[in-house]
Amino acid sequence: MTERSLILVKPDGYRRGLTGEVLRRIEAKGYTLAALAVTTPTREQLAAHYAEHEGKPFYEPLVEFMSSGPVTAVVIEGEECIKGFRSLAGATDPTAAAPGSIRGDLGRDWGEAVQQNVVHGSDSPESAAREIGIWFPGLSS
Ligand code: DAT
Ligand code: MG
Repeated sequence: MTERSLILVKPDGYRRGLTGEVLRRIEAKGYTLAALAVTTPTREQLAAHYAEHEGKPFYEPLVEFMSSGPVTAVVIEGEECIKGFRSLAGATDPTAAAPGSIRGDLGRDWGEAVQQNVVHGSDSPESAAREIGIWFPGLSS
């Protein structure tokens, strides 16, 4: 089924100049770009985006890190792209992420209480619809 997913190239990816590499992998996989924006997230946006993690020990450092600089928000489109991008991204912990995946190949830091793992990708159709509404109000999911 053709679907849409919300991707973020996180501040570490932006700072390290990896935005193009992430977009290259998305397009090489056959997904298309439906929307793209470079923006420095507000705490309000991040509170909505990461609502499921509120109260967890890594939540505050995560919001701090995510608001530390520009991210590239992207809506991708393609056959089963929600699951497909999660597979391209690899495991949450860059050390555990398989070689060949974005986090396995490019992910770097696990430490200082926050994990810098280059990308975010929606984990379900419900999350994708919700997250697309946060980053691209007005765009249909
Ligand atoms: P994912 O980004 O793979 O969907 P998640 O939704 O569980 O992972 O967590 C969101 C982000 O929070 C994740 O990309 C990095 C950070 N994070 C998750 N678990 C963590 C942990 N145990 N320690 C530090 N940061 C963590
Ligand atoms: Mg998640």
